[in-house]
Amino acid sequence: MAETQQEIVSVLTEARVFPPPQAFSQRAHLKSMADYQRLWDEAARDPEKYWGDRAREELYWKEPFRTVLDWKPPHAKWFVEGRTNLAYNCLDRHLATRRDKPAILFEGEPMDRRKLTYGELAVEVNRLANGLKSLGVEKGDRVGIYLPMVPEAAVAMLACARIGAVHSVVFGGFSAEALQERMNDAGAKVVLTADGGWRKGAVVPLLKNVEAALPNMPSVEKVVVARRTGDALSLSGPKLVAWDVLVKGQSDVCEPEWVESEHPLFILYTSGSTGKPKGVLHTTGGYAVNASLTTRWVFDLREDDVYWCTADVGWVTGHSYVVYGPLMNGATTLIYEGAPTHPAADRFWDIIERYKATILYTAPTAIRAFMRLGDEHPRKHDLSSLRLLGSVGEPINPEAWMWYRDVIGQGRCPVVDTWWQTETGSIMISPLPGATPTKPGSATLPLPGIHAEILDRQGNPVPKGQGGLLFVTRPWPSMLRTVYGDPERYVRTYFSELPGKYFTGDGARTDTDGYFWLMGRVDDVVNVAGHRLGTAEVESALVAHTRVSEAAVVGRPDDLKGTALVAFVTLKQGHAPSAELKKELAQHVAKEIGAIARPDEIRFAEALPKTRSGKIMRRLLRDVAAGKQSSQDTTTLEDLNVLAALRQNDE
Ligand code: 7RM
Repeated sequence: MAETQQEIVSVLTEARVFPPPQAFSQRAHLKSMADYQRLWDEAARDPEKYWGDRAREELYWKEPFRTVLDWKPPHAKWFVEGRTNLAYNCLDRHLATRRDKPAILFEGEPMDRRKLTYGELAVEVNRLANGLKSLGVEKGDRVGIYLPMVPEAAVAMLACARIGAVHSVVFGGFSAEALQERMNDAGAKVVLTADGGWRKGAVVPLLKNVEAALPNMPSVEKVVVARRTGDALSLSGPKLVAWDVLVKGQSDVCEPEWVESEHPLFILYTSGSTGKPKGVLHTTGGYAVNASLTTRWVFDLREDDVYWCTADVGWVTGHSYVVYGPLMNGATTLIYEGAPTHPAADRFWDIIERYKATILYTAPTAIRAFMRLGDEHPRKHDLSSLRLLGSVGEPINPEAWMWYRDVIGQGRCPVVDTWWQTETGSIMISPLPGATPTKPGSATLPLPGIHAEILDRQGNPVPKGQGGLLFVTRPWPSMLRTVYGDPERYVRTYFSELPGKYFTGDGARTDTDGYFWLMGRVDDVVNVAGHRLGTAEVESALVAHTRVSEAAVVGRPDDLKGTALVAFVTLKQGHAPSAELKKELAQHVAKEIGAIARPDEIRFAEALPKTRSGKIMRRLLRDVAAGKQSSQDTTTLEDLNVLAALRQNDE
């Protein structure tokens, strides 16, 4: 790890407090801090009773569980011997009362629309589930999903869950190479994709990417292709099947596979501090309980809500808060395919007005971008349907929080800043909107049953107001179970700082009210425009280029993206820096990983600053990238001239 907690210096002071609006609290599931405190105490006193009760309330269990928690640190099993099915909980369970209620409202970027009721969604899911079975997909098999934000993405996930197959969604913005790496790691048998998706008026060539990767994905037997952007599909080769052909004639009925609670539900790749992304594995029962409960509590979900989470299903937020959480609650979830500002700066506000959305859950980077575009765009629209606003993905700066509250929420809507991770599966630290007074920039308090603590490296509590490392000190149902195919890495990454305590990789502090203020990552993971990236991934993409000898990538604070990527590159002998080469390298990274990883700035260096033991001094580079005089002790620098040269390179 890169830093010690002494280096986590908090600079934020924020004194504003906003109590929940009274009218909101009166109708809320949780109405007061007394409600919160009661639940928190209950959970702390007897966690197994608390989680057992929640699990029985949230889910239909075909077979009841006998043991709530089997905890052999750092390995947890939840709701042992229980059997359930997540597609059943998202669909069948609602059919008696919500058959004709919209489950999914979809709007494509080109303005096409679809509505799927719970009854219709169940049919689509069952047909695809049967179709997958006909391709030989069995319980436990891995299925890749590489789709745009269209209803088929949710159908695909649910069809996998229905038959006990393990889905691994790859963000549609990732490249063929990134897809290939993930599919090979997971050993996917089938990939579900589309001919393309719409983004900023252009087609994202998903099928082309799959076809490019296919010769190098030996485990993939079939590719199922949905039609989205073209009139007819042209399918090359015997491995490709059209989605509509596959599901045509399949039965509407598919008996759910009643899986054990600990049966794997999905693998989702996420960046860590090495070049290889980690396959975070989530299982069924525990994940479902927390996803369902937090969706209802944090968004204070009500029957008539039109709920819009803008995340892509390629990220965990799309899993828990576009698909599983809302559908388990029988809610109406809105899915929008395209870019936030296409064809114009007011697309989001236009959508909210037309669908009368009541809840909006989005990322600070989007909020900052809208803020910069100007108030006139939201002001053109009737946003009075909104009653709650959420934020996720990175720390939200108080200015953006205030703008969100005042301009989008018109001062009427509580703002919930929700802290969580791919690994936690569901929201961990967040206001409960009818109960918790909020402070701009703070995720406030851990949810009942969540034991978040700020500790130093020795495990000592850090005094209030002082920065430290954020740990979760007790297991919770939706925690990741392992890193797929690399159980050692699970232990090393998350449980080796302090044995038995989950290390989040984030720095944080608490204030005198015990509120949590997240301060960003303390490892080499950066958050670029709300997307989590490992700097090492970008580095390994750069050094894969024939002319690059060595690369170090660091984050630099950026008003819009939160963090921008700066790459320091040394070239191999005989190659000279040039503007063209910069362009070529940026393009190369986009091809290797995806456009989101394209460095914002590339600086050529004669050498990189290193310690005597040969470690690149990233903190120093971060200071250089940010244009700061370094506070870092440079006595271990291999060559002080290197630093001087890097600074000169500033122009
Ligand atoms: C849900 C998600 C996780 C990392 C996490 C943090 C950062 C997320 C917040 C936040 C401050 C927040 N999963 N993060 N939410 N930081 N306040 N409300 O984003 O796995 O992709 O990223 O994102 O650093 O460790 S993720």
